[in-house]
Amino acid sequence: MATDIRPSPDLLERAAALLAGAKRPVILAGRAVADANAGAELVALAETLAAPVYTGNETKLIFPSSHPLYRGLAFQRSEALRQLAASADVLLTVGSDLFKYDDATDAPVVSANTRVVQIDLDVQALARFCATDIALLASPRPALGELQAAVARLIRGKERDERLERLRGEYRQRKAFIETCLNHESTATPIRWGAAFREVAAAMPENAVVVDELASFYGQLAKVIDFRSPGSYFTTVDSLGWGLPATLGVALGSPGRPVVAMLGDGGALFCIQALWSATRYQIPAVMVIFNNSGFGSMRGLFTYYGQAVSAPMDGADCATYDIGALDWARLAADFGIAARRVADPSMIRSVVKEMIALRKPAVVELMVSPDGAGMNELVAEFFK
Ligand SMILES: Cc1ncc(C[n+]2csc(CCOP(=O)(O)OP(=O)(O)O)c2C)c(N)n1
Repeated sequence: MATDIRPSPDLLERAAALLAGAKRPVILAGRAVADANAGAELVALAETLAAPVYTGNETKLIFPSSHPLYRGLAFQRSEALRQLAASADVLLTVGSDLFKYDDATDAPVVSANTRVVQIDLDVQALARFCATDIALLASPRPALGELQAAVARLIRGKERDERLERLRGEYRQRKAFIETCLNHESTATPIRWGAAFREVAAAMPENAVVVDELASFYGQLAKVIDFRSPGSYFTTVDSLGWGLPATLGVALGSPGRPVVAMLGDGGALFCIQALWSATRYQIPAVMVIFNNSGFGSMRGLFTYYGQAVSAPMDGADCATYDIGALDWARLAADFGIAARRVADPSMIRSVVKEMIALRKPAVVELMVSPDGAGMNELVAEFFK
């Protein structure tokens, strides 16, 4: 099967002219980029355009989170996507189904003020999810590569360089803001989520692979950790229960690299039998379970949809929020897995390091705060 289908030269030239003339170009890139191994072409185009890059809600790493132009995963609310689209005068989308949101809306998510260029190999997907000015039927790799070359010819260097400078400045500010979020009450107990992120990240060697199924803070880890290459980060919360078995699959597929999973306690319960497989086949992976004693993000959703819940979360809100009685370290030990419960933030780093060094299946249970103090601000940053 041909996987290098090139775009129509005429349409490509028009797309390049539109993008090169943009004052506020923005890129929204989906799984098609990772599947086509077109990450390098996407980086080159983003740099040539000086465009911030958001990525779709996908399992694979689409754009290096270490890159100053990386802005994070597109937030799955219609208003967030509306703001994202409105921040662009020309929006480039690569791959389809990028405008996924879990609320209902009648108003268009992309307004007529934003011009849209789409790249997709799927003819059914082109111009299907939003009004599109130029639709390029092509494989992402040649399309992005050729677009980059054409934009490089057409773009005015001075304006691009000024924009790049401004975006780099914003990146430095964001980094400082992220640090503030991570350091919020970082020695307090129960452990704050920011402290947990920072300490687990600090325990990992450079070549570690991360699996992330943290529903409350979906996508936030990629803002905190610099993932540089495909295969270093996998995430989704679309279908809970993915996290534990995915961790084992990633570990089997990444021989010689330490695999560290960061998983919600609720999601981990959805496929708890993966602990049996981990021990049966001695699959080396450190599974860090964030024990906030419940299905925390459901509480947030209920609030979002207008139902009152008490703060902090307690069992009285709704029985299904509360799984606080579970002792994950004991549960893992019953499966025959090395396990530790950590309630003191100053212990996280050394315990995770110790578990990585075992090169065996291991569970670290972190007793984290039921609310997201510190990290909620990092999520809200998307809406600024
Ligand atoms: C199969 C499946 N069922 C239900 C949901 C809805 N859901 C989204 S987040 C969530 C709670 C997850 O709890 P936990 O993993 O403990 O993470 P927390 O929300 O506490 O951060 C649920 C049930 C889902 N995403 N997938």
